[in-house]
Amino acid sequence: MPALRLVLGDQLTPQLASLRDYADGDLVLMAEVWDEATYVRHHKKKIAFIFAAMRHFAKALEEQGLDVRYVTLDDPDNAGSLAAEVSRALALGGFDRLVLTHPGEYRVLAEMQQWSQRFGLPVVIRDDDRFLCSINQFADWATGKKQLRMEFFYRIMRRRHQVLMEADGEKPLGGKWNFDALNRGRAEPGLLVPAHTHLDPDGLTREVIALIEERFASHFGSLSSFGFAVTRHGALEVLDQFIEQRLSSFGTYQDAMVQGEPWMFHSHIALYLNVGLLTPLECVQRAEAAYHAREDVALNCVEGFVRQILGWREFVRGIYWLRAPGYGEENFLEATRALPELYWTANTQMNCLRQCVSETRDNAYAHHIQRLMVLGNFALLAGVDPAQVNEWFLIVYADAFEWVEQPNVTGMALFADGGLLASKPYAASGAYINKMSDYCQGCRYQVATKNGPKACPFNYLYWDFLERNAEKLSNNQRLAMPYRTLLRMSDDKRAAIRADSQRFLKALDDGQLV
Ligand code: DLZ
Ligand code: SF4
Repeated sequence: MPALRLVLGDQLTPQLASLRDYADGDLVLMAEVWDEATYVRHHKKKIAFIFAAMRHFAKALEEQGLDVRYVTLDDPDNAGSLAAEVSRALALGGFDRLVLTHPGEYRVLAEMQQWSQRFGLPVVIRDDDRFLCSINQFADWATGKKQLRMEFFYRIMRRRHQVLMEADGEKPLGGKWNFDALNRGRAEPGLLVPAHTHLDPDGLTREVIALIEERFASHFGSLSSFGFAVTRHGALEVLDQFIEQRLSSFGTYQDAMVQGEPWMFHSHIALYLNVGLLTPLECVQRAEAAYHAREDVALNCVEGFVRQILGWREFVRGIYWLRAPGYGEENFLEATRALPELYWTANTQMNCLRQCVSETRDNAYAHHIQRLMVLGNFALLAGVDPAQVNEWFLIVYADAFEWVEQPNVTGMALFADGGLLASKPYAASGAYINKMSDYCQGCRYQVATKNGPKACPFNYLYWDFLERNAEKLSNNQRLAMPYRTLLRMSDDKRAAIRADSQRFLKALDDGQLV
């Protein structure tokens, strides 16, 4: 008897577990549904990207001879949710089982687990083996460990997949696992950043863009100059251009931020990996091959890129499933501030935040240091409620799905899991932003000034954050130095920090221009 095979918007991989044993008579179901597009109010470009990629993927499956039922959002019979669309498809009759691939979010999994009972037929949920480390393998590794450190996980993955290894298969190429010390280059004026790959939308994608403009007009974000790839072919073009033009500078400038340069030397492939247009091992292997073939590609650049994919990406996915559900609500520092309006409007005099929010609004993209050290750092220092920060990050980035977004926000940016993922909070004052960017030159605030109305708010908020959270953080070995400095400050200095922070945070809460 035939199977019904549901493919979700982030499962656009021909080798997907639930498609693998497709046989004549089976039906593949794909549906653009209101519920998935609005359970958080995703950025317009994110929805356009996912729907356009879904439509192209369905077409590619049909061209391979698979029978696909594709329900568009504007289909008058569209039932609005994944479950309701499964129900409609099952009503066609003749199916003896529903075959699924493990989804990327707990809320979807919890629903799928009800479907056998709800629809009265066997439901098979297969592991998503597009990831290189399974949920169970990760859980085995994590068992009994108090802190989970990416670095050790990454070494296991390098050995397991024999990536950037010496001939003995045991030692890392170049004698070190990590070359991050070389990856902190500041972008000097005049640095030439290659133009990022912009792919003009075809007719199918233009139809989707028009639909999104009409149906999701009130969602955050701009749809103009949509240039994402929406097919595997296009995604490979982006990957190849990255390897050819940017990889040789990727590591060096990994943490650099330049005004007016949202794309820098980053790869811009996370969105394609996360919906399945690219697979992790092929990205890693292409970069490794470039290292062996080309003089200009240094080990620190390739290793930095490999670590993101083989290390971080797999690691955060493991953490998400270890802690789900509820990881996004963890709140170790008991932060309760509402998300400031400026995260939506970019209406702020703090130039770094203004740049990063506007670029996010325009592109549904910001690179990781903008996310972590500007947008995340500010939310951490201002004490914004982690659940609201999580929701914002999930909404605004085209690559964001809970499994990757929550660990990066809860664990990495906000230290809201109390140190499961990161050994210390990524809190930084204006000096860090000034070191890694040219934002401060165009700012109303003075980065070198520590207190008073002209001072960079990151400066006093940093010390105020440490003081406010001393009970929970002062025992952290990695914060010993800043806490010693705080203790040595005069009472007057500490009072000034407190007063500046209170004045600033009150203005922020009152919706005044800060
Ligand atoms: C993110 C998303 C959006 C916006 N829309 C759809 C959709 O209409 N249909 C669909 O199958 N999937 C969509 N997705 C992706 C799902 O929400 C995704 O599978 C979950 O977030 C789990 O990772
Ligand atoms: Fe940001 Fe402070 Fe620099 Fe202004 S001075 S850009 S607020 S870090």
